[in-house]
Amino acid sequence: MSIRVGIIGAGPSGMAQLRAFEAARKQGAAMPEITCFEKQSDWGGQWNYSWHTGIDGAGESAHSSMYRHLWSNGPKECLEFADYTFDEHFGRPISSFPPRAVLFDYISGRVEKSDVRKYVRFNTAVRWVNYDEATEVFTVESQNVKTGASETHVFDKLVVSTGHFSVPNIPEFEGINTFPGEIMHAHDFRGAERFAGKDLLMIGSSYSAEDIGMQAHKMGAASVTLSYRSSPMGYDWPSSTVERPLVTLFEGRTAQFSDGTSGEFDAVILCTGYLHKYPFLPSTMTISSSNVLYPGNLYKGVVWQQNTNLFYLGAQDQYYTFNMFDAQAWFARDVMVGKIEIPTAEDRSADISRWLERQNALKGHDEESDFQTDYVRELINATDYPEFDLDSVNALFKDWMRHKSEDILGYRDQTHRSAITGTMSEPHHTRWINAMDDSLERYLNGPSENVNTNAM
Ligand code: FAD
Ligand code: NA7
Repeated sequence: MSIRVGIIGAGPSGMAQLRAFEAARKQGAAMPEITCFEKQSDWGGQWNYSWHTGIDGAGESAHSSMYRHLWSNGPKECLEFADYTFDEHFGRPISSFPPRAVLFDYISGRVEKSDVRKYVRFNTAVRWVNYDEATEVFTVESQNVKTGASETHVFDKLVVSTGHFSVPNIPEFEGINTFPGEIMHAHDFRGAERFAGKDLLMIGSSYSAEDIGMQAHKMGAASVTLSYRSSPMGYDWPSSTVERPLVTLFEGRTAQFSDGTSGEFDAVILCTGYLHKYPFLPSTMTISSSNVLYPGNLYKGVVWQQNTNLFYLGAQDQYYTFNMFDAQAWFARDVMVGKIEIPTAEDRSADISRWLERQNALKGHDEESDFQTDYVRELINATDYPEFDLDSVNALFKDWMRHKSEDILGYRDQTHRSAITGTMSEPHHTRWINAMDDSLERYLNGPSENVNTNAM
């Protein structure tokens, strides 16, 4: 009997798992019985944009945290699939920092081509998972979110690929109940147009705070204040953007900061990150971690230590994204079919500890990028995923971080060379700060008509 594989979530990680099996099938391997559950009506995960916030049209929690005008925040050359290049998909060089719709087109193009859509049950949420130690099978309870019909499925192997940037981390701040303006988490941010002329307070000092802050600046916010808990980001911000230490108190519109300064604001956006949340899993199978490069308890960042039939994809904080999910999916596939032998629990534990020790000693973004590069390399070396020049991708991450330090509003106008095809990207027809129409059509066909007046 072929193995029965359940995949929960058809975002980029779940899609990678489907593609991994399809790649093996093309080389003559037997295809397992695969069922992929996706609670939304399409695949793409975060990249499947929806205007919904809070609860979606089916009464489920809205998954995507992306906003309408989001552009890639890292060079596309760092996330390129080794088995499906940008050149192959678009047929010509494109820019290095495409908007969301362009990346959605790229990731869905690859799986459409592989004919794996048939394995996905859309509009189907997984509600609960059980594992029977004696029979070594998972029982998965799913429910069609449109009809309410529920089903029970049995699997030998289970892949959890539901992402971990969807359930907001929402801290409390003294007096915040007295704030009269809008308060939202980054998860619910869909566009900054309504913040034109407004004074914005963002709490947090990572990707979301930086990116939503600069999006608000682009859309004409009067000022952006970024409040940090640990350390400022320290970019060379536009003159209307400042960084302040953490808010200590809200009194009406006024926020007090821990350095004794204060400011008046129209809106607050909590850019305070996300929680690992798997409400469909018993606690014995659930990751408990903050957003880190190597959550514990996962051998090679993929295989659950106490149950090697259970796999997580994409559970890491991410420099690498799509190609790392591929590396993980290829690795998980080969473990499932017995091509990669799993070492003893003791050896797995020692391997996890080695990575955790290295993670604990990391200092700064360059070392983090080195760390994740080595991690991806180890996975790729263990499988037949096409090799590519990871050192040059790592160098690209470092260039990207340097470009951000030099020009936070201009780094997306930089061009980079593909580590896979050697193709140099094209400069985009419109600078990011001036591009107001970031549809796929406008991106591919011609320059934007609108010119932004808030450029530095
Ligand atoms: P997700 O994309 O989150 O997909 C998970 C899927 O699981 C979803 O489709 C969801 O509907 C489904 N699901 C969840 N629960 C269930 C359930 N119970 N039953 C069935 N299905 C379920 N990466 C980049 O490379 N470049 C970027 O510019 C970039 N920008 C980002 C901006 C934001 C605001 C965020 C939040 C993330 C960004 N990322 C970016 C990282 C992004 O998370 C990854 O690119 C990628 O989407 C992760 O893929 P995933 O499949 O692991 O998770
Ligand atoms: P991150 O990268 O996990 O960052 C979360 C930020 O939130 C980080 O700066 C934290 O501060 C801050 N944080 C968390 N809790 C608090 C409290 N209680 N008070 C103040 N600040 C807090 O999440 P992002 O949303 O920025 O990025 C996630 C993904 O979305 C990423 O992949 C991007 O591509 C898009 P800390 O530095 O820990 O002190």
